[in-house]
Amino acid sequence: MTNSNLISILVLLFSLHYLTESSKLSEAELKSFFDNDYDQNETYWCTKLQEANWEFESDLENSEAEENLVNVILQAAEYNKQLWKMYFKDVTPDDYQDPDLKRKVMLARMLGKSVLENDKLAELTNITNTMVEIYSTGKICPYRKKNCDISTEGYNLDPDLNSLFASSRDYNELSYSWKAWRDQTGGKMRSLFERYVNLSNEASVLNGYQDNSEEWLVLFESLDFIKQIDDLWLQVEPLYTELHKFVSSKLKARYGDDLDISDGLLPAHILGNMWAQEWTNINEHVKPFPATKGQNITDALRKKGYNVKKMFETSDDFYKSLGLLPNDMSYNTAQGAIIEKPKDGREMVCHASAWDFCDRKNFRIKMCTNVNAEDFITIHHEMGHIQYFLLYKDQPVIYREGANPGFHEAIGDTIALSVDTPKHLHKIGLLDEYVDDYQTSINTLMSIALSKVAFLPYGLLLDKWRWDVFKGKITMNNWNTHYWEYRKQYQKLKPPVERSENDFDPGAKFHVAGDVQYISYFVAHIAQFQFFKSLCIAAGEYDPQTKYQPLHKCDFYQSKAAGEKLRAGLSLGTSKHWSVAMKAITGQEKMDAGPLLEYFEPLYQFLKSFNQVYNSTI
Ligand code: X8Z
Ligand code: ZN
Repeated sequence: MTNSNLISILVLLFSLHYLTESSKLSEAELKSFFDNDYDQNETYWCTKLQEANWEFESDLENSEAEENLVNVILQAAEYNKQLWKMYFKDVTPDDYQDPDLKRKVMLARMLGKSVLENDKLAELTNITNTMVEIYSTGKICPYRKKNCDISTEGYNLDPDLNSLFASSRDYNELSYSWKAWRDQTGGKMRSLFERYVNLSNEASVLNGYQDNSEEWLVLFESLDFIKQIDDLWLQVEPLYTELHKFVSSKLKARYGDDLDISDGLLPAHILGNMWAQEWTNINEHVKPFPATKGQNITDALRKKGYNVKKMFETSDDFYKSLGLLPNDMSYNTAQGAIIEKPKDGREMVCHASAWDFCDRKNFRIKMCTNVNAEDFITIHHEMGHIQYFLLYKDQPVIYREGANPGFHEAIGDTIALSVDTPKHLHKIGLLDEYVDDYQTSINTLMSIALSKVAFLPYGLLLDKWRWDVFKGKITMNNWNTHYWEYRKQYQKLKPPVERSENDFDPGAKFHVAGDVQYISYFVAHIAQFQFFKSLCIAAGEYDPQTKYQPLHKCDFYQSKAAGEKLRAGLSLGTSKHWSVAMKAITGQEKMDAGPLLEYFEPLYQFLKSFNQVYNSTI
């Protein structure tokens, strides 16, 4: 037994001894409990869980690390269950007067998966770990060598298939690779996923919910949350429709007879991304004004001698320029961060993530970074998580979360919207020439729309599908069909090859395999434009009355006033309802697609007239 195992068992025994019988604490007692024992014990378990998870995810073939993770999860669950029985089983927020205490009781009562009996919790953990392993270690033979030795010649997702989808324009190579990846990942998870759904639902029912989807949505603290996001989609759908039409016409011109779009649907494999969730990589082929000079940022990064570390430092500089906190520990490999794929062939979860070890000092990024424009933006995304961790680190541990999960996903993206302007790229030497004319503007907006607008229906549908699964609205023999119904309805996409119920295409996406809810990214893609607009106004880079300079040209680099806005909202953590944080950052309480539409307005007008003319000529 390792030292840390021994310590954790001692802490557990101490905790169990201490928690002997149920008691309803008075207002003062509960307050003191939250401030002291609760905070210390939760911090302890939070750190232990993060450490164990990190060890597992950064070395997937280390069975000791996997075993340890299961043990720590079981021990933490045991502690949580005892705590719940002792202090929270018989109380509700209404039993207390102080609004802060009410909120803490509401949050502390959430037991999550810990509610399950040990054997079921261990089974569920093992299932999720196995799905993550299948996803993260999946390999396929290359198109031109279908009978390869997979261990030496196989393509992995990161970087092989990601770069293949970004750069190949070979219709058949892409459709072969698209299918092969799904065969090797999702297709191998069907029955695991079935058990995962049942066990997750079982836990949620024990926690008093109808099913797991209901439990997921509690974190958004809005009774009409689904209506809110459906309304947001209706607001942005016309913009997506025009973008889809435009991209379809450009791709038709490129692929000719290979591409049949007579049904109004695009095949999902030619959009520059394995999941067709964002289309930036086909930018060169759909540029509205192809003759206008632009610069490829990937080339610029390489030409200017950027390495991975320099990309992180550049992002860190941006945050610091706003008067926000230095992020350097998060990408310091001497302090444990992993920012490049290990060269020793070790298998790990490469999907980028940011980690808070709950000790107020240890924050890390884990990412298999490559020197390219996409990863440069992802770095800013991950640094946004770290900045959030840092800004709420002095809150009690129970409040160290995003105002809602969508906020966490929106921060780095807000920063990246400013970084990704030609004006800023020019400032930091990644763009030689900054031409401020109409054609360049539309080209730039298109490139951002391929990432942000194209993402919206995907961000919405993935969890619509999972909610239906958890609710039992669809049964297992309809899972894949239903998924493609949603892909068709929202994204106007179709599979490039025939699908059946032997396939399980949702499982070929990290967040499905890894039990990570996804609607937060949809929320983030709306909210980041609200945050962006507000930071631009604070920086004096945008005037909503005169609109003298359009919103998409704003760069709030070095604006301490913009930094202050973010700080005010983010340092709250989840201590208040998210509408309070929203108000602190934007001045208004609700989610609103208005700023996104305002940002893309010039592009929307361009697309509408282009599509009208195009339609009348075919
Ligand atoms: O998963 C992520 C981040 C980590 S939180 C890299 N994203 C979503 C995805 O990759 O599917 C960022 C955008 C959407
Ligand atoms: Zn994220």
